[in-house]
Amino acid sequence: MSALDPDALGARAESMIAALGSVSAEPGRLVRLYLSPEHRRAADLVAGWMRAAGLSVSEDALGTVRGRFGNASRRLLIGSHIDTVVDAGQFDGPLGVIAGILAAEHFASANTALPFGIDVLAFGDEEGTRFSATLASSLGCAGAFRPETLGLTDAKGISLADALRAYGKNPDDIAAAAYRRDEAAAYVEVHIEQGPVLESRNQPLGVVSAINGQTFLLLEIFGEAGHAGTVPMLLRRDALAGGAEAMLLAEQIARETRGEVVATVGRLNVEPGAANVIPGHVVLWLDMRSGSDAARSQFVERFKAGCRDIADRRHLGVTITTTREVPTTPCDAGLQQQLGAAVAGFESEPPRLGSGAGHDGQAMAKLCPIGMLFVRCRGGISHNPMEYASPRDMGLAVAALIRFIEKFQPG
Ligand code: HGY
Ligand code: MN
Ligand code: MN
Repeated sequence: MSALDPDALGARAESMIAALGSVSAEPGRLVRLYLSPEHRRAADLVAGWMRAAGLSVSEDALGTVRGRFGNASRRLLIGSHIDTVVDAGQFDGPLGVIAGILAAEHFASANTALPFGIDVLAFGDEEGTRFSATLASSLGCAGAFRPETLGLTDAKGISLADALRAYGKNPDDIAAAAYRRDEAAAYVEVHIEQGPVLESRNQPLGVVSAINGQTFLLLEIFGEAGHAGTVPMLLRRDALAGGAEAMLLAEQIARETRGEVVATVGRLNVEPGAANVIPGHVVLWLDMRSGSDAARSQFVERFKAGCRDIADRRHLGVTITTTREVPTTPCDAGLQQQLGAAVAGFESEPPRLGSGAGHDGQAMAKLCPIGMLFVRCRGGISHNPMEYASPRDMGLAVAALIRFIEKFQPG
């Protein structure tokens, strides 16, 4: 095994993170949406890095940039996403692509004969920020892309199908782009933890045991718009007051689970939206996660029943639609053990921890066994421009990924 220098690897990762982080739709904050001009620039930047690393580069029908090393039919897939949320941090997603490129480069530059090939994958749509579906591109690689997703439209009414065509892709090619099961030996993703556990344990790296399950609910509340100055309080059918009660109910039920379930309302629409009009219609988006599918479904039942009570008491109409349901996705035990052993070569045996955040691994698990390596991030902050991982920790992750690849045996 050749010697590795985590500090040098980390310094390279740091400069690549900064370069990719400067590709944004807005000057003052990081916004990089799927199939946007910024996605195109980021994809071209990543493709250039892949070529410079000695990988052959292609791009599939959903815009995933694929850097290929070796011609073996069995492939080790390594990747993450290059799209972002709004006002994003620079590490969420790009770190996994950059780690894959630096690790693959280690083998390509030495032209190492591996018993498998390596594909580094830069997915264009994990966050679902532009279209209300997430994981679209990794689902495409996994052969689980949902065709109805093509009809989803963005804030300007552009459908995913039209956005793909404008990006130079043909939706008819999506199915053929999927990996075959016999090709995909495993999928491994390096990602910032996006939480405080590793920092609290003073550990640079962790191995993910499972990706928590998710339920996304769309809550619509129907009341009656009215004059803010004339309608007596007891005669009001205030949709926003009802929505506020529902939000506090979600918080209360989640708190009672003592951490087993987390629930967030991150988006709220109020109509008509004038300060002197009692809101007649409210839409709120509820994001709920848990490592226990049973706890998550119990939460949903309690929340729905509570919302019906609120609506009855306040003479409101309410509809609750489940817009997404993803079960908890376990990481392969063998890959966990191999990633742990690779990290132990540089540090102590890393902790195992669940992921509260969703990842492309949820899609790739439909294709093959998955493993994830978490990197400590400062204050556990993510989905925020203050997101940060140190060059040393990033370098350790790349070095551990290289050691993992050296020992990996495709099943
Ligand atoms: O929402 C998530 O967990 C991921 O960042 N898309
Ligand atoms: Mn994210
Ligand atoms: Mn992510």
